[in-house]
Amino acid sequence: MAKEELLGMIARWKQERQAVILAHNYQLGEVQDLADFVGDSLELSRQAARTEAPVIVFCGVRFMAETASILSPQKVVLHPDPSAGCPLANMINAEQLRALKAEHPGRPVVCYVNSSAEVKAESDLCCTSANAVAVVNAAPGEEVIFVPDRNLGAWVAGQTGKRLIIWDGYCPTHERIMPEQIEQLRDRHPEAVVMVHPECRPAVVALADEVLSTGGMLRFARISPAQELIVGTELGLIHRLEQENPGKRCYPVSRLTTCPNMKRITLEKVLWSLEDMKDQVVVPEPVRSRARRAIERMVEIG
Ligand code: CIZ
Repeated sequence: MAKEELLGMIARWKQERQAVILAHNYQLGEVQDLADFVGDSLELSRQAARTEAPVIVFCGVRFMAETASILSPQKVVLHPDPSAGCPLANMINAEQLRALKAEHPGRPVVCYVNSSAEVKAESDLCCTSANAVAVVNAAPGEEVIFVPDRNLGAWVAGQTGKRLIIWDGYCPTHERIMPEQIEQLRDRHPEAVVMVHPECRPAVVALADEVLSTGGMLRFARISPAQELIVGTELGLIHRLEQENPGKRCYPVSRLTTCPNMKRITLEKVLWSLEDMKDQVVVPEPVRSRARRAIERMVEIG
């Protein structure tokens, strides 16, 4: 089917279903362009809670659609490809977290948003890469269990001075970014500001001028006088960075830094999802309420 025809059909079904389409910053450019709102997982969940539309098509990976459903259980949340999971989120399950808690009784648990609803339900606080430092600072005591991302955990430990008990998980996409790639790009573009995501290896983070979430990178690019930016995160962010900053040059660390799960959502799948009202994401009780508590505590912290 020609792209124009596909877009026309999506528009018709979207109206029929009274749906809103949300897309993560790492989605394919054409999916981002189709969406009513593009953002990071927290911004999208807030949009999901705010919208009056009864149906939300969530273009992102599974934990993101789950988070939207946890916050808006009365709405139908559709995930266009249920196999679009997050390998980092799958690196710890609730049983493993319970065992870790038993080894360190009384320590508060902070879980990165890249985690399953069951892991969130076992946690005291949730965080995103945008607010992880503030959340860990707000957690009681000097020792905090942090799951599942070891790289984000190491960065937060450095920023907060707290002792973090860190799970050994990582994002396979960000892990591919190597310090040598940053050095080579810096040699080629000496005027460029290097911004990297805190899911990158500590050796990469150590070379960066700015360590930022995707939302932070977008804000920085808008306000910084820098005309050239070296971008160490998933490739999908380049689409929005270039759209919002037409005069600036954005260099991805590598064209290979793509998350295959994020790219599973295509225009066709968005259409089928609206036609068939599939795949509906529902988080059962009591997991939903317990996970919601950890998310709401994060939102209160800001
Ligand atoms: O919170 C998100 O959306 C993720 C996973 C990354 C980011 O920095 O936005």
